[in-house]
Amino acid sequence: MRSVPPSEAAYDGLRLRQWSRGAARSAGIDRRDLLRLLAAASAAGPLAGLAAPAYAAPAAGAPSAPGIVKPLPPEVFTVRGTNAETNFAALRRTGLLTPADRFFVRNHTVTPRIDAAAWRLTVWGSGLTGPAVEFTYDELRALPAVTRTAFVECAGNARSFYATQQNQQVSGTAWTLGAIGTARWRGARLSDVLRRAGIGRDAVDVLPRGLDDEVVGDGIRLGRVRRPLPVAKALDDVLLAYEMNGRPLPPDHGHPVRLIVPSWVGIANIKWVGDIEVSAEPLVSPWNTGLYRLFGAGYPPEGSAPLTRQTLKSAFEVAPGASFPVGRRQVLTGRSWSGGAPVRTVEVSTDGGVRWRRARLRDQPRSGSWVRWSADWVPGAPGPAVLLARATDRTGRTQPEAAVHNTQGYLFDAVVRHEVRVV
Ligand SMILES: Nc1nc2c(c(=O)[nH]1)N[C@H]1C(S)=C(S)[C@@H](COP(=O)(O)O)O[C@H]1N2
Ligand SMILES: [Mo]
Repeated sequence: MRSVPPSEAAYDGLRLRQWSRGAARSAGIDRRDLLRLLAAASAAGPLAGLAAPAYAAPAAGAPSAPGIVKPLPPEVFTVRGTNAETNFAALRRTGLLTPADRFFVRNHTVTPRIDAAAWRLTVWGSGLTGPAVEFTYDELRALPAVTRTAFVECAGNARSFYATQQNQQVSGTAWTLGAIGTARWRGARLSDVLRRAGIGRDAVDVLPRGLDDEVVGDGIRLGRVRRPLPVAKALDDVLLAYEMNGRPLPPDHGHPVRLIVPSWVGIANIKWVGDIEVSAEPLVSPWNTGLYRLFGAGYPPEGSAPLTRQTLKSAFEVAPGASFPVGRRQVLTGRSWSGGAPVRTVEVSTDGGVRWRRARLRDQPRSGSWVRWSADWVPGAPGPAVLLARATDRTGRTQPEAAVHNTQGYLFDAVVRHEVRVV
């Protein structure tokens, strides 16, 4: 058995230092380009271009995003560049699982159309004991299948609140809280695929890569979307998923096969995976160096360790600015989740944070998933009101009043002020 590192972050934290000493290889990106990316990451602003590829953004309010295949009805989605955010109010009557037609989409470029019958997964690299191995779609489906409920959440979810609540500048897509969805994924274990491919004892990193177009931002060629996973995580609970909520994966969510990396940042869940490099030497890519690390005043100049787990958040299933009649009992609903541990409790305030009370949890809290909750409210006096929800997870962490700033606005965890009106 392989030994498991004591902490994912400590293990991963080695990578950039190894790379700067020449002990890690930058897979698929020029060393100079990676240095430019790193320099840009430590200042908010210059990187904004990476979130918005070169083609024209749709006109404001247009119901489609370039490159997303599924319909994006405006009552369900808010289009942000190449991405579509789920409006939380549109989840109010959905169950624990997010239907695929309401699940947010985060695309660096455009959704590729891939024929499952022609698709191949190639597993290769210095960390294998033998040559490259190919899997067809049918071969992957013939492996033992695992089913798992897990959220996929963008590391930048809620990023816009750094600006609107904390008056801090950040770069990247201005998500509110809807860059998350929870689905029931079915697929093969990545560990089964790696073992069948002959992973060796000296393998340290596993680098899945998407078949979507190469990413170019601010003149820096980043190559295809890819992010190394430490081998301990790759052999733990990662799936190569081919089904979402009992149906084949839809094109926008990775058809025919994507990674599901429970509890980790969205970027780890590589869609449209085409090959996986298994490496005996540490790997870096733009997505674990200049991107998806924390830069800013509270962090070392080379940034934090690459992000692994998601943080803790809560959201009301209420439209922003919604009106509630005075004196009429309301059942407020919402969801809370944490990448660190199952949610333990959720508290709600309907008076801007003066008084707090427990919300009723509607689901058994589970790791890697969210819980639905509800709380009664009888609006007292006409005028503006602020709804707040804050979760505590089983590690004992509670959402703070303010999130610690980082230049790219990742991992916002503070309580969000949800402004409504009593009429
Ligand atoms: N190949 C590929 N995989 C990808 C991406 C991408 O653009 N290309 N985006 C990543 C990011 S940043 C997130 S948050 C999730 C979003 O998954 P979804 O679009 O299915 O909601 O996919 C990840 N996997
Ligand atoms: Mo993301």
